[in-house]
Amino acid sequence: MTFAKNCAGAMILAAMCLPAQAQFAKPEDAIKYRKASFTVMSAHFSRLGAMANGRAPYDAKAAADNADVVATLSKLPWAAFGEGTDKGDTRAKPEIWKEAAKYKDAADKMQAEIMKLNTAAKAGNIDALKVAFGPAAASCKACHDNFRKD
Ligand code: ASC
Repeated sequence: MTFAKNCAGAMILAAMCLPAQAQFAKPEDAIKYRKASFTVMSAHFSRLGAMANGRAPYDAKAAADNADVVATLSKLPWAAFGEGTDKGDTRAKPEIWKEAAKYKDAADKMQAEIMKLNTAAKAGNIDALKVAFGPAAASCKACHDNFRKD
């Protein structure tokens, strides 16, 4: 089957075959989108952190719900780093595009840690959450240190 035929089957498949950039009308829309997804992810990740670090009472249901949101959000920003989105209202460093494979590894590592955190949050005990939270936070920080200005 040709690439074109693969894409022709269903709307959803066609959308997946489009370059990521085509999902956004303008580079600034992509920048807004990825920042918004990181912002919402951070809000829910922080609620897990508050429980893991004893700043908020442990609540198994809240932990599971917050971890689900984080897991979903962790998949979203990456498609919004397309061509032309390196300039504008962004703290993204040029290394994201210059060292794309390294950036992808860091993004994949973060998503893997977030999946472990989600599993841990479903275990229903604070100790599992504590064990998984640290490496997940470290995977956020690693990317900020290497790929985000300030
Ligand atoms: C957060 C948040 C991040 C990470 C990071 C961990 O709560 O918003 O970006 O944790 O600070 O070091």
